[in-house]
Amino acid sequence: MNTFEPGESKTAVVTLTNHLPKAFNGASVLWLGAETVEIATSAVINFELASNGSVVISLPITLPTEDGVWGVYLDVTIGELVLGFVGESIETASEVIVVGRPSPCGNIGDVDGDGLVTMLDAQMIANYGNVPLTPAQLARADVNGDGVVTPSDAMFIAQYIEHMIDTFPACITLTEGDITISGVEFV
Ligand SMILES: [Ca+2]
Ligand SMILES: [Ca+2]
Repeated sequence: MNTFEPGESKTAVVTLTNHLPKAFNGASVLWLGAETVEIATSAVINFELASNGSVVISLPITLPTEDGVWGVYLDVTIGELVLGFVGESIETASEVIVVGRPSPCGNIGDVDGDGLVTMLDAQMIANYGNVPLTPAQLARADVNGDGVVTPSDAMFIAQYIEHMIDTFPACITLTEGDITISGVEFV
């Protein structure tokens, strides 16, 4: 099932094929509904259907502004003939944007301890002057590992959320090989 944003403007594209050696004019309308109750409808689009030919009809429609699953109904009128077609249902769902990432190491950066590094954590650091942090929160807030909690830590968190960086300096541990000695020289 196709999922779209509520209230999004979409175009439904329908192909009609005429199997007779005679041309016809008609009109089509597309509507979306729940249990055949009309929720949204397209403009009425007129078309010309050539003999033994096809026509592609574009039906602009604004999707329902609420979340839900909608039946897709197409009505085609050609003279006295009214054709109804039921398409595959579509869904409108508000996108849930989780602006957060798990900590790159332990719970560093997750100041409020909700399991994710988010802008809320950066805000707690930014408000640190006004709203005190517990010793445990302070330990998680010092993401640049310089021993103090400053706006610089909030900046690192923002960069981490934006995927500009993939770890915090506080998560970097020194192991053998990270620093090498080239030799001793007397000058
Ligand atoms: Ca958090
Ligand atoms: Ca710091």
